[in-house]
Amino acid sequence: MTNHIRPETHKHMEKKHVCTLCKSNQIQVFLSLGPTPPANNFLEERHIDRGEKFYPLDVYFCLDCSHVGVLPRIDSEELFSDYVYLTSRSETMLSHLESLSDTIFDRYLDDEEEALVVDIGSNDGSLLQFFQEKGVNVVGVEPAENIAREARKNGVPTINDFFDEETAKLILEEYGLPDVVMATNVFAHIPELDEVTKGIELLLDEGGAFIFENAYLPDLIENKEFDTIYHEHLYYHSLTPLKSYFQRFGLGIADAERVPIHGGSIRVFVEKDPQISDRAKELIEFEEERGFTELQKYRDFAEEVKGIRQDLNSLIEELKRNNSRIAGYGAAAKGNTLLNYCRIGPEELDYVVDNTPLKQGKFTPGMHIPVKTPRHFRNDYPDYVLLLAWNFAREIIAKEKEFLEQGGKFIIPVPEVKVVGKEFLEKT
Ligand code: DWN
Repeated sequence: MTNHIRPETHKHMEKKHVCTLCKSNQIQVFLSLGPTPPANNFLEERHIDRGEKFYPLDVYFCLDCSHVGVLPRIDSEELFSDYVYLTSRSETMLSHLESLSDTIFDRYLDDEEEALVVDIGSNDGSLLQFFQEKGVNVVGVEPAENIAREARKNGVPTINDFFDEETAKLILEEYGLPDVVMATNVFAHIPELDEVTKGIELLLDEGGAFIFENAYLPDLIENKEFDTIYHEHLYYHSLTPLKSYFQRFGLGIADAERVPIHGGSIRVFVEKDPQISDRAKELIEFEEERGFTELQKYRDFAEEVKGIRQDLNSLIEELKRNNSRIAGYGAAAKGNTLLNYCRIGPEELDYVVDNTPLKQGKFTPGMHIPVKTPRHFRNDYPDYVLLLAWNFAREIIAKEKEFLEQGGKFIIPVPEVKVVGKEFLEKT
């Protein structure tokens, strides 16, 4: 594997480690995936030799509330102020958000005059645009200035700031009380979660609801999706710890459902003093019955992750011995956890393909693999493609079926390392 000279791992400032959710100090690290840079810190070529910060990436289980999180907590400014991820780069994601907007509209907004939806971490406004199409008033809150600008260009009113109690008060003054507050792939990302939750509580009246979606911890563990662990994702949510967490703010879980996006997510409906639904109760029972409230589950997971690394490295070493050319596909944040943890770099992958202009021409954090356009890939196919954005396998493989028809193969790394050819298209 590529042996980058790794600078001294950045000693993060935090000394005393506590559970990010319940603040207990009874936490046990069960897996270390670092040292690694922040997963979305793609580098301009001129910055490669400037050096970059590597941090530990330690995953812990809280013996008190069963929460799973990562350490260290890197400052949100460093992670999110100049961001490169755009929600709209995936048709799968866009159709998922449209379906989400339909569900929320039917459940909370259908008979509301002048309804208002607030989206925390609204990115390029993709979700809110679907609400606008239904005649709903919207406002987004997006900390990355470059992405907030993109959302405003799309006609979505967007506050360029982090969400907290002050932002909530600003929204109440300027837009009024929302009917619904949303957060997709955000409620797992916020170090100052209590400040955000206090702000959300300010925005909810008796009939209001906060709906958020994030990766669901049981899916991550059962599907061995270790690469979805990176510093942006401080929390790996399950309902058991969340139930007691929201009660601390006078809120409660009204309902929850598993949804397939991003390798398996959970959609949680939070209201003031709700009756919890049967399916939410069943999920909490499921979490206990399947061992997600016990440390051993996570120790077993850590061993499986080491096995995936070994299998992937052995496969790639064999392919390189046979002079095969390999590229990556999808310069996903998760891809950078995998590449850094498995030490896969430019000696193994010639480049990584990505359709995000903000990433093209840059280099992946830590392993410094160049990011190229889909056109570059299609002009000169490699022999194999390591599918770093495996969560969009169908969409991507269908898009690149010509590669398969010419004998190219995809390497899918999780839940186990496998090589697929054009038979994948025949099955899907
Ligand atoms: O929470 C987060 C998750 C949900 O999304 C954020 N931290 C950031 C992001 O994580 P990610 O970067 O791992 O997400 P994706 O959406 O799995 O990344 C896919 C990458 O692949 C994007 O950079 C876009 C790219 N892509 C492509 O090049 N061609 C995607 C598709 C579907 C394609 O056809």
